[in-house]
Amino acid sequence: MNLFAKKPLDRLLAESQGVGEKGGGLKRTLSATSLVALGIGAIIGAGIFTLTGVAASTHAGPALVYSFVLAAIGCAFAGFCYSEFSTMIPIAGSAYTYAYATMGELLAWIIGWALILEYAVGAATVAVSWSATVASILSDFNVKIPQALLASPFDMMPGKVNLVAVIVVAGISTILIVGVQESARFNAVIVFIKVAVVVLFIVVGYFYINTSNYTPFVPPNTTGEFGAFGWSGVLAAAGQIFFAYIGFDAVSTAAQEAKNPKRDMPIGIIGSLAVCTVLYILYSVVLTGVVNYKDLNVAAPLAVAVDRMNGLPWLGKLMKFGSLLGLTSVILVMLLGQSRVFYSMSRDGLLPKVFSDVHPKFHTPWRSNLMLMIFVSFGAAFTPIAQLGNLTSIGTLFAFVLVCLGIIIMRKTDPDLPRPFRTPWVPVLPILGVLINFLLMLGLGALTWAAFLIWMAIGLGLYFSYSRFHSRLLS
Ligand code: ALA
Repeated sequence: MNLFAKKPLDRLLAESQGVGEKGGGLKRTLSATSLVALGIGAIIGAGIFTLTGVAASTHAGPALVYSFVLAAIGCAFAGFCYSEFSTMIPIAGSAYTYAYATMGELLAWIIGWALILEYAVGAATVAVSWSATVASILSDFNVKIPQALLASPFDMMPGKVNLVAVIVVAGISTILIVGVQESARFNAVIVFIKVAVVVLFIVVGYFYINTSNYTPFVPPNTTGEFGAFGWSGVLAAAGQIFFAYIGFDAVSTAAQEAKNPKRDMPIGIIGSLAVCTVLYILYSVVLTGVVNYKDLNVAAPLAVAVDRMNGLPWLGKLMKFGSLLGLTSVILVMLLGQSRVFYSMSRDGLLPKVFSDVHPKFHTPWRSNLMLMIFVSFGAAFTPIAQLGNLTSIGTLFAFVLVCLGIIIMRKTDPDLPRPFRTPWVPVLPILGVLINFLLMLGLGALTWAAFLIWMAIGLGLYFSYSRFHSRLLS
């Protein structure tokens, strides 16, 4: 049995056209606009609403804007590579599928396993942030949720079980089971509201900028250690706010549901990333201009900034509500992406068939959604947000590295395959993508690496005890 057996491209492409599907597979319902909305829905969330302030106040100061540019470059390089793959192999499964075609089954399994960190653990991370935001909104109305139901036992302010996070995961899973068309509509409305809120903040905040907050723009290093302001601080902050960009690649998991994947996937992936990059850059300039970076080490930096805009208390409440909706759509897209990756892995025999059972009426992989709901709820209920967030980032960066490598390999192994979208400057651009994203991985620290390696070891155990013996490539 060959661990590096690749999935034949003709078989992949036949699957993308629905050949061999019984009773109808996933429906092709998503337009280019829905795909951009899907991307933005996954991107703008806990990263921008919570991590921005912490990164500015502990690492970068006003130079946070450089961190956003830097992280965007790493993401853009990966985004080009994702686009090339998603037009060449427009089926569900994203990076997992691409690895199966280029680097063989074992690496495909490894990347699929890493994607669980991105999507499932990512959903749990944002669910925890959702829970904190709900608590904050309710406390504005003097309604207090007991701490026992708001945090895990391992948090700095410990609770018993984060029940609020479990409730949102269960609710969104139900929506996903009912159908992706309905989910896409729901997502589009939320995306409109949250983008409107961010734009409103930028436009109104512009008039409250105090330019003295920009001096010094790159605060000098304070302790001589890496990351404590100065240029190394800009780098450290880039690693931290990388989380804010995660999600544009989720668009590629919906390729099998796109009406016209060849044209629309690059629009969805690069379009959503570009919109968010512009918003993030403007947002960070306004945020650090309205509030001095030293005052931003808080859970809700947005609220602090709005408080400085005298006479606009309604805006603060609106912001919190908008950010809550924003977090909701992130969870939705993450859960959607994960169930689609499971779908592909199961169709290939690497996971049990139950992960690809499509509901006869709703046409969604409902059993997969249910199991995912249990797994994600468990993570959100009992794990602190910092650990969840770092694990999400390392899994995502690892997938980015492999996708960039895959483009270089594929140009050599299948140079003549039709590529409706071509990554520019190959191999320079993908190599830079590998380097930048690997550097960001290194910045995530020893604890995260340890957890990542343990997770990978469990995955390999599963592969060698189950998946390789059930692989469809054997048939
Ligand atoms: N980018 C997503 C967020 O910030 C994961 O919540």
